[in-house]
Amino acid sequence: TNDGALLYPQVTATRRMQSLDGIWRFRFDPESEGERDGWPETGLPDAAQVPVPASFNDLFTDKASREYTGDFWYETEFVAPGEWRDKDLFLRFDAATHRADVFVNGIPVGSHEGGFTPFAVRVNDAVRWNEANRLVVRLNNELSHASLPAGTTGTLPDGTKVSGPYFDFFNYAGLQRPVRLIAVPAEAVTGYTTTYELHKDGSAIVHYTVETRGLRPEDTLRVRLIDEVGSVVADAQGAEGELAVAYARLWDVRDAHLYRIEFTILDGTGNAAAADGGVIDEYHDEIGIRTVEVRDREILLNGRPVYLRGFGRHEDSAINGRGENLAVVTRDFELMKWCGANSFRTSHYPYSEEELRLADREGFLVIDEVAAVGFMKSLMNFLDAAKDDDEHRGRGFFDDPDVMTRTLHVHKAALDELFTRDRNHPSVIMWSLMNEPDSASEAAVPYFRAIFDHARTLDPQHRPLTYTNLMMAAAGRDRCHGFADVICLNRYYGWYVQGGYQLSGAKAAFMAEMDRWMQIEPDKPFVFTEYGADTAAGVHKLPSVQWSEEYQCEYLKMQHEVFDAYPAVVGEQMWNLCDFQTGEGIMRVDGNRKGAFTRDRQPKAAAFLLRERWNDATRHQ
Ligand code: GCB
Repeated sequence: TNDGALLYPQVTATRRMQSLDGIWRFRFDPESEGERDGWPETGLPDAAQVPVPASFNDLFTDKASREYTGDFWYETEFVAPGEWRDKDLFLRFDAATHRADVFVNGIPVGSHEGGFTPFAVRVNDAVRWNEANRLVVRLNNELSHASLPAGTTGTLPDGTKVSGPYFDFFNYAGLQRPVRLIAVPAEAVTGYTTTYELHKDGSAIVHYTVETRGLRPEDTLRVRLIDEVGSVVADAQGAEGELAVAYARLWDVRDAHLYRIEFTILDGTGNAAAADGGVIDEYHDEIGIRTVEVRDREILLNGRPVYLRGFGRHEDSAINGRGENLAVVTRDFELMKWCGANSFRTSHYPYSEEELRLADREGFLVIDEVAAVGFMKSLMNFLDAAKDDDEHRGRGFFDDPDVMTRTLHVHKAALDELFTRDRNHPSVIMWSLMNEPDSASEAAVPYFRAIFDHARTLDPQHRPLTYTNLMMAAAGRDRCHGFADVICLNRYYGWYVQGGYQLSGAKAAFMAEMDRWMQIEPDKPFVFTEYGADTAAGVHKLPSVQWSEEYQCEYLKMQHEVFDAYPAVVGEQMWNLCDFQTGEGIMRVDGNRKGAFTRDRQPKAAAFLLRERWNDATRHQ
């Protein structure tokens, strides 16, 4: 059981944790023979030394390592502190990409599928207290139609496996986020949810439910809400209840107010005189009081319409790859703030918990996306996106019989994990269930129905659900938009279609499509979750040509003119905040260059254009 260890880790009166980050041993296992050869018991032979967290790919200097596909192993040692003996001891992996099997002292203790959400394995039965324990993890980064993200795994003539991603980012893998040893009491808080009710007089009700395990009937579950200056503003008891806040300071866009919500299990057997004050478990978190709603053609935050300004992004930086890099995360927030952005999408996978906590604190609006990307049989869907003829449509992804079974199963599990992890973040205002699936194919419809039906059961706050639509499934072709609460479009008129000198034609085609959408979906808001043009920083051209900084600016201006012509458009998230790494190929020059900033986070001319538009107070509220 994972119970109690999936909450964001923290040390409290009753909980303990120890970071296992640092240098681990590492090795590839192309023949998948490590388990047979006893590596879980004996450790990894001839191991390299690598940092955790990090992607392994950009650490080495040989190509076979960078592109490696298959099984690979990590190993470290940890001491299980004897003082924690009476608690449940877990290993928590914030992200092991894309799947992992964990062994402690040679004993298999758990497995996990999905590279971007945390999992925890209980290890009490496998550890030796106060002694060194061997922790060995087998990871695997192969892609298939049942992996999130999706793709294929092929072989070179010599038998070497190669990844064939159906997506436009490098298939980074490894222990990419922190690993921790966590001790949680046997009787514990394991999760919670909240919903909010705002009243005209400025008061609010926080409805809460608390999930626990081992809670004895005689014990008390106390819930308290504490404001930013430390005053208790409301309290309640029991697993379900209401916290009434007389003067609620709302969480708002770029104006975040957070409350600390504190859960305490108190001993009801008269043990309150004990040294720990009778506290059996204690956990706290930060929440924001706010509501999110889609009404008519608007997204309402606290009842007021918001306009999303911001970016599609990636967790991506030099050398770390997708390994969590908190300095880069911080810099990205500073860049977004400098531009006047108020939102981003976690394209194309759940971002780290630290990242979302920052978004909570900074008042950013987040479209939280699961790693369901590549649901189209295409190694270059960005290219096929331009071809919306019958020949290129319906590339068979949803026709694959495995998709309605295996993929659906993995996808639902990924949604369960994402919603459980992120449901309490005030910053999360919408869930994206897929990026650019082949939503023009008839076979996509039952799949969408199953996924949206499932997701509708997962969020007590009923935040809007969406997916991002690609150009190949333009207005009139897409068969799945009916499932979405907000229509999110990724559009590249003026880049993949009618680029450069043809920009005026691109604009006409773009508006023709928008006119069509306005008829097809007369009642829903629209958000542009992608629009962008590849640009090599430092290339200047008068007159502009594609790839120059001048062209990126002209392209963006044209897009903005179209957005401004349709009141139903309530958001624009430019693709991408920064240049990022992709697989090699003739379409990408050392990665995707659509960034407003370079990969080392310096501005192109486009960044100044966005800054001007997004700081223009006369445009939006
Ligand atoms: C898209 C994809 C994104 C690509 C982008 C591009 O539609 O969602 O992952 O990077 O286009 O630049 O082609």
